[in-house]
Amino acid sequence: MIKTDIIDDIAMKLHEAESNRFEVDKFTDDYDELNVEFAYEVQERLIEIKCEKERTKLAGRKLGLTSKSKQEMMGVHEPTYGVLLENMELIEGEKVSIEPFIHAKVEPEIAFVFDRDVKGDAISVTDILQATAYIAPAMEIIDSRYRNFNFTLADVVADNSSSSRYIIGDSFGKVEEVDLRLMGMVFRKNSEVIATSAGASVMGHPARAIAWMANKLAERGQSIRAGEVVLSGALSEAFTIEASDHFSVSFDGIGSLEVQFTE
Ligand code: OOG
Ligand code: MG
Repeated sequence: MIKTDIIDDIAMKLHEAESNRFEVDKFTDDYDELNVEFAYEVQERLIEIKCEKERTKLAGRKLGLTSKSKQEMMGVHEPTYGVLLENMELIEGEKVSIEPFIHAKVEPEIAFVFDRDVKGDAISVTDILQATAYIAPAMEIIDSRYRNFNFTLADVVADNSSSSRYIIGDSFGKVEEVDLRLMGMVFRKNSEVIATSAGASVMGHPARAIAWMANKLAERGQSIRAGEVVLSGALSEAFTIEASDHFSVSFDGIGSLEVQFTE
């Protein structure tokens, strides 16, 4: 098979798995060509297909596997990034049905909302902070299309880093007003504390993860744009969602966010 056919084939299968809610086996089992570089090409094709078929467009980006707890949980020891589309956003206060998901999990995240473009290929933490309008508490619902969330780095990149939905809280903070490394986080499920963490769990500083992504995007001729949102990557492991679960995340200095799931 020629390269563009393989890219098309994998992207279509991933889209079909999401749309019809079934799991697929990881593609690195069948395609030796599928390295990380190739996988970002599949991801781009998958996003094209989603934008066309679901009539939606880019809203921002996300980091994945930026904390030790997530890397250890998934057995993948390098960060990834993916795309957030407008139709993935959920609104705080809305009950979230688990019906569209294959085997979704939820994660506590920090959302960065940009009011300036981030240009160039030597982006620093300071560049990210200067382009950030505000930060807000967020949750990401991930829903790998792979059987039992079993994947390699290249597989997860192709699958848009397991992206499914995201929710951004109404409360927010300014990056000048908090120490993003020391910013504490408490994650609760049905009122019980299930994880505690701090900003530094994300690559030492959450903005470092975003700078890493900005520099990777530059290699592919892409960038973060004003108006976009970027999720830092989870500050703890991810937790399986059951219908009727309630999750809340609280961050020191920027507020909290809750979500109620239903059948
Ligand atoms: C990959 C996506 C990880 C995060 O925040 O670390 C991610 C996965 O665990 O399925 O979104
Ligand atoms: Mg995440």
